[in-house]
Amino acid sequence: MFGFLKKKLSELKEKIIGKKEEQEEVEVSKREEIKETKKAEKETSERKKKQTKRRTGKPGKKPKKEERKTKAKKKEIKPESKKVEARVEEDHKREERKEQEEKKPKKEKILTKLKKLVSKKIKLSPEEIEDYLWDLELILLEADVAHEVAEDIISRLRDTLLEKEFSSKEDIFDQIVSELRKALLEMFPDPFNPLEAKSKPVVIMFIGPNGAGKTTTMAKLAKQLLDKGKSVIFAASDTFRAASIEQLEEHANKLGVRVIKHTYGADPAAVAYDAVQSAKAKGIDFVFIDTAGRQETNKNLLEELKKIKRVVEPDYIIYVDEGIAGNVILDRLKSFGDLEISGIILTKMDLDAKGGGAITAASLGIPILFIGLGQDYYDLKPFDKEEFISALLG
Ligand SMILES: Nc1nc2c(ncn2[C@@H]2O[C@H](COP(=O)(O)OP(=O)(O)O)[C@@H](O)[C@H]2O)c(=O)[nH]1
Ligand SMILES: [Mg+2]
Repeated sequence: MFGFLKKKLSELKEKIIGKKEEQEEVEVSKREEIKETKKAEKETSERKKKQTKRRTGKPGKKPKKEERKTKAKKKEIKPESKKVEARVEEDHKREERKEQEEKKPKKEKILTKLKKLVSKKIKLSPEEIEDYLWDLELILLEADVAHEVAEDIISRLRDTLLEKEFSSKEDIFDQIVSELRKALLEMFPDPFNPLEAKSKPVVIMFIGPNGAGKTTTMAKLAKQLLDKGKSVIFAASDTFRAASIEQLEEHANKLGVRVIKHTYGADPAAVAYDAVQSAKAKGIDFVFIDTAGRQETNKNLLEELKKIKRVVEPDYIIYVDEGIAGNVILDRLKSFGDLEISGIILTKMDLDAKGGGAITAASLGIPILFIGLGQDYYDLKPFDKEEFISALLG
């Protein structure tokens, strides 16, 4: 599940590493060039010195250690007195100390150079950052994240990346992904559990587009409650869509749940009201109100939903949509915005979900509560943002 984003990110990694390698190759060849020139310069100067020595008989440079030692030995061969011998010995020692002193700073220089090389930090130019961010934005768009949401994520990343230093090319990729992870974690609001009874009955209204999975999800949630010994009643407030009441009744029969229904075309708010009254009278724990999917052109439906809300004052309004719907979720969610949605359930995540639908849904600050992973009653899982983000980014 959600392999899409991971695959795309690994392509970005290849690009980053490949690009930096190219740059390094250029740097290495530049360094080689400089080395060659220096070597050539040194050779010429050595040649010149030798020529001068040959012409004048004077040494071009200091005698080597061995030569100095032989000179010292020569002095040693015929010492006129012990005093002379001691002086020769002293001279010899001084020469050696001098040599050691000459070697020392060179050694230190090499060490500091090495240290610098190991801890060398890479700082990306604004152009490079823009290039990677552009790639990342495209990846998010391809993963079905809505455009404005992708832009928002990218702008969060831009400022932090500009300030960062990187230890290697892998580190560039790792830090981009880690910043993306952070941005997503911040984006997803913490969920609550609507199945924890805080009053009796707990009234939950399910809204969302046609075919999103409202009725099926209601049945799945009812199953979880029944397994825990809680009681549930269904309100068949989708009086709009053909066969919707029969579909709900079918689930209710399988589960052993009572359905409050009127006829097709009846006032959905009146059905919901009756269901709540019945639950109160019979001490039922939960009332689940099934509603019709709002069509973009049908304003009446939204008015009907608002009426249900006014009449029964539900504890929660849960928006159900397909996780595979991707970026369109944003417009749909906004069109239901007046209803003050308490939580979101994303269905059909078992199908080819790229993850962008969830990211888009989370961008409005409404928590995702569950995800649907199939058509069976147990194919519903509480949403865990950390698990989800890990599945997305690896
Ligand atoms: N694969 C899959 N199918 C689902 C899931 N949830 C619902 N469905 C199917 O989606 C279709 C529409 O569901 P339904 O509950 O009637 O949607 P409603 O119009 O919103 O009430 C049905 O065939 C369901 O079985 C899910 O999580 N995964
Ligand atoms: Mg339905």
